[in-house]
Order: sequence, then C-alpha cells, then structure tokens
Amino acid sequence: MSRPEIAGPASPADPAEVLEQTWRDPPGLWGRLSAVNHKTIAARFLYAAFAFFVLGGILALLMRLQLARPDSRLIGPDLYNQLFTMHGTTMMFLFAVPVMQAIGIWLLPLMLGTRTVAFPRMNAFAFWIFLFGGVMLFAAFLIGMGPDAGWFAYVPLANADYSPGKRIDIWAQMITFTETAALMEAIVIIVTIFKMRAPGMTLDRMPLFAWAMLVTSFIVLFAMPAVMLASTALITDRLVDTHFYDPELGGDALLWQHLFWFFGHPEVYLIFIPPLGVISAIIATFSRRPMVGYRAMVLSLIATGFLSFGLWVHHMFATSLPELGKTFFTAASLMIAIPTAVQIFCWLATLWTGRLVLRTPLLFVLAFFVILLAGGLTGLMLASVSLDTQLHDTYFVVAHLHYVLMGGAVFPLFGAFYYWYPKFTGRMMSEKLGKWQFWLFFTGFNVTFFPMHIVGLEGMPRRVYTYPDGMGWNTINLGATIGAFMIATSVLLFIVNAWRSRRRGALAGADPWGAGTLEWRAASPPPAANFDVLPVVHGRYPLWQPAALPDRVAGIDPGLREVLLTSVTAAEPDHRMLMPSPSPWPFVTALATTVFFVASIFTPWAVVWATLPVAITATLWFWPRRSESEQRHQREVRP
Ligand code: HEM
Ligand SMILES: [Cu+2]
Repeated sequence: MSRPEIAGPASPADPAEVLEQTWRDPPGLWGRLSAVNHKTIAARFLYAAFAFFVLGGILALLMRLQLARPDSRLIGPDLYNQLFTMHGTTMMFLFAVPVMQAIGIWLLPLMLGTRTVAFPRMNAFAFWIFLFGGVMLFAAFLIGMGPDAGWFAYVPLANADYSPGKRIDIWAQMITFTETAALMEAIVIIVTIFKMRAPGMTLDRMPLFAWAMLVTSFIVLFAMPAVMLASTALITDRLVDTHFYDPELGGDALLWQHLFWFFGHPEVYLIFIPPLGVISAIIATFSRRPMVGYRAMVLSLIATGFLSFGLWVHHMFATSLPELGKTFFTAASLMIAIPTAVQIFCWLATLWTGRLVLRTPLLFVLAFFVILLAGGLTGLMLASVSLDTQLHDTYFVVAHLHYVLMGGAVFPLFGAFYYWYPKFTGRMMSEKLGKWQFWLFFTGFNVTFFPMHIVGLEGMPRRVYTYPDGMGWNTINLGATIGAFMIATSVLLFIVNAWRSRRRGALAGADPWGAGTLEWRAASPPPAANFDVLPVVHGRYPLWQPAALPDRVAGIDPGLREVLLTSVTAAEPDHRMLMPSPSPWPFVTALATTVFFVASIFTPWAVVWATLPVAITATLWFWPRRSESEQRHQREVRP
C-alpha cells in the first residue's frame, strides 16, 4: 500500500516555499545537530553567550556577598580566587567576544543582502567548540578544579611551583580551545563581508555595523593567536618542562605579560568596537537621518583597530620596564582618545540635527555616552605612569574596567537586543518593562561601581577576599553589593520581558522602527533563506531611498543552495556559488577535537593519539557526497 506523498509545497511553483525547503535545517535531533543555517547557529551562540553572562554574573554576586561586610568568612580565600578568575575569564572569553560575533553571524547576511554566511559548516563547528570549551571550564569549576590565578594567569603565580594541580592546565588549554572558535568566526565574518554583499553595496555604502565587525574580526585575527601561543607555552612549561617563563633557565616571566596583554588590550576593543556599529545603527534610525560623517566614522574605526595594538604596555606600568618605553605607551594610550572623540562628535551631530524618538534602545545608547565618558576619563588617568603606580591593583582599576567594559559593551548590547528583537522574533518587546529595566540597570550600575573609585583612592586593594574593619570601606562595599543585586534584578527583568514578548508582544512587521538598512526588508522573523528576492543596493540606506532599477538579483535558482558572490570593493556580481548543505560532521568533529584538548590536559601523549579521531571525523566531513555532486551537475547543465 502506498502512502500519500509527504505534502509538498502548496504550489510547486511558489518560489518562497521552494526557497524555504532548500534553506531550512532538517528536522529531528540529528537534523538539529546538522544545522548550518546562519540564524540557527547564531541564535544558539547568542543563547549560550547570554547563559555564560548570567553565570559570570552569579559568580560576581557571590563575590559581592563575600565583600559586603569586613572580615567575612562566607566564602573564604580559595573559593574567592576561583570566583574572580572564573568571573573574569567567563566575561571576557565566553561572553563578550562570542556575543558580538553571534550578533554579527545573525545580522550580517541580512544586512548585506545575502542568504548565508561564508563557510556555514565551519560556522557550526566553531559554535560547538565554543560551547564545549565553556562547559568544560564550568565543569572543572563545579568539581572543585576551578582555575584560581586570575583571568590574566600571571606567571610565576600560574606556574607549576605556585599552582600545582590541574587547575591552570585546564584554564590554559580551554583558552586555546575556545579561542580557535573566535578565530574561525573572524574568518567567517571577514569573508562574508568581503565577498557576499549585495550587488551595488560598495565598501563605501556598507553599513557601519558591518565595518565595525570587519575591524573587530581583523583584531581577533591578530590578537587571539598571541594568547593562544602564551597559554600553550604555559601548559608545556607545566606539563613537559619547557622553560619559556622560567628565568632560572633562560626563560622570561615578563614574556607572559607581554603576550597576554598584546592580546588583552585589543580584547577590550574587540568588545567595544562592535557596539560602536550598533550605536551608529540605532542613532541613525532613531534620529531619522543618515549618520553624519560616514567616512570619518569608518576611518576612526580602522584607526582604533590599529592603535589598540600599541597600548598593551599600559597594563605593565608597575613592572621593571624601561622608563622611556613607558613614556611612549602613555602617549599612545592618550592618542586612542582621538578616534573615539571623532566618533562621538559624529553621533552627537547626527542626534543634534535629527528628529529624536526616545525609545528603549536609544536610552541605552545615551547611557553609553555618559558611562563610557567616565570610563574613558579614568582611563586617561591610569595611562599616566605616576598615577598608575599609585592606583595599580586598587579598586579604582576595578571601577575603571567595569565602566569601560559595561559602558562599552553591556549597555549598547541591551540597546541592540531591544532594537533587533522584533526582527529576531517578529514581535516587539514591552517598552514599559524596557524602561524599568533600563533605569534599574543604570542606577544599579552606578551604585555598584562609582563608589569603587573612592574606595580605590583610599587604598582598598583588588583581588582580595576580605578587608579589615575600621578602614572606612564598609559602607561603600555594602552599597556596591546592593547595587550588584539591582543589576541582577534588572537582568532578570530583561529575561522576563524577552520571554513574554515572544508570544504576547505586538506584531512587528518587517520594519517597525522605520529603519533604513537591508535587514529590515526581510520578513520578521526572517525566513530560512532571508530574502524571497535578493536585493540590489543603490545607497547607504536602501530602504530610505526612492526605488531604483534594478532592485533585485535575477537568475539564482531557488531549488539550490546558491548565493551570489560579488567583488571585494565595488560589489559587482562575480559568480554564483553553491553552499554546503547541512551535515552532522562538524558536530562530531567538534566532539573529537574536545577529546583531543581535554585529554591533553591529563596526558601530553594525547597530542599524538587523539589526532586520530579528529582526522577521521574531519575526513568524513569533507568526503564528497553524491547528492552534492548531483546538485553541482544539475547547475552546470542548466542554460
Ligand atoms: C553584574 C555585574 C558585575 C559585577 C557585580 C562585577 C563584579 C566584579 C568583582 C567583584 C570583581 C572582582 C574584583 C576583585 O576582587 O578584584 C570583578 C572583576 C572583573 N570583572 Fe566584573 N562584574 C560585573 C560584570 C562584568 C562584566 C560585564 C565584565 C566584562 C565584560 C566584567 C569583567 C571583569 C574582569 C575582567 C574582572 C577582573 C578579574 C580579575 O581581576 O582577575 N565584569 N567584577
Ligand atoms: Cu589596555
């Protein structure tokens, strides 16, 4: 007996339906593990990074509970060390960079007018690597093997003499591991931006967010290898007795700091540059006008990227480096203020000449100005060697770094969530809850971190698990703890809002804010293929322009995973390319790679035998499949 055929598309000729069939991820568990659609992968990335943000936040709350009173015995030194190490590591490696990349992976194809990212399977692979690496770090923490030498893991503190056991080995190897994911995502983003923009989207018409992601990805490409190299040298020092960081045998302990901060300073800009793009998008939309000074913005983004590599020594002013060298790095640190100022002037000019619509996303952007300004000013203070020598390792620095990191990343990020949520889900978030969340966050943030400047100036050291009574630090610390719980409440409110609005929010439609960039042309939420017809671009804000001809790409087969590649600068059509189909092998290969990295922590010989499963799974990944070669053939015989 023959069963009726699985119901096909409503009308076989309906191209939207055909496209959906072609581009969607296969159903079922295996199908999910095989997913390569950029929105699916990016959504997982976003959820995972946000989960790590919440975990990192919980660690911070625990620290703040311990620090709420003097001489507290609540947590104790050993766990405290693990807490601040895991907090810094989580926020910097598992939240800040991945969350920005995830937003890029989700948005860029929509913004650039294409159907997917470059290398969709590598994109999936990178996500699994990131997830497994992060989970391993937390697993170690939960079984009492949490790393405890700080997120900066300075040697000799982190060497085998002072940190025996496996804690630092786990840290070092998982850093190398998760950062390979960041490197792969950088490559995916760069190639997507360079080769997959809609015809007509010359570099000069590319949205500023794409520029920001491009600059960020190049920073990742140059900065991450430094920390991967550093952590690999650290683990070989610890496990097989190399002597990279051992001065007694010709190594150099300061080498660690140079390698680490050559990554660590640009890292701050990795976190801070994508939000510059987010802010430009939000400001243009809510001022109802194109950004003022587009080219100046692009140039200052690039300049910031370059300069960020010239500043690492300002994290080492308290070491025994030559004074003349420190002077140069002071000058470079002051110079970075110039491109930032250019950007701020362009934003202010746009706001000034536009018609403002004060919605939640814009509130977060305005708060960013205030907070980043304060963080920048204390940064200028710390860039002076003499002041830094005084303030080094006090709570002043903790205040400064949270002003920069939270002002520079978390505030604009919330703005981004509110702004693109309707595109993501098809519904609006509640404005009322949004404004509550904003004010709670803004107040809580300043209550927590502003007084830390003062307690730092009064000499309270950072990275200590407690402090004595009678120093005059009690009130400020109690206040900071209360502030931290206000921040937590606000984040909770955000989660509630996002959760409820998925079902109950007002329907958004394609372009609820009246924005001008391409992602708002796609339906909300976008279908698997993003656009029913691929757009052709004639200006910087295509949706704000009178329709021009031609407005669509012709000749792409909806039945195949085909994309149009365009030339790097002029975005002229180059050729059509077939993209890879869903495959479970990136997932399986990621599992094998995890075995390789985790096993190597416990037995260095894993570096030899554990390559075998990686080699086998990767070979199966790249093994040609009949269905794919048939597709290729089908395309070639077509006129
Ligand atoms: C929920 C809000 C947050 C609170 C209450 C908080 C609190 C803290 C505390 C208490 C410390 C330890 C200070 C010490 O003992 O020296 C710390 C360190 C740190 N935090 Fe946060 N934090 C928060 C959010 C963030 C975010 C969003 C980031 C980055 C994106 C971040 C990055 C760091 C870093 C890099 C350190 C340095 C860790 C170290 O010295 O090893 N924090 N934070
Ligand atoms: Cu720095």
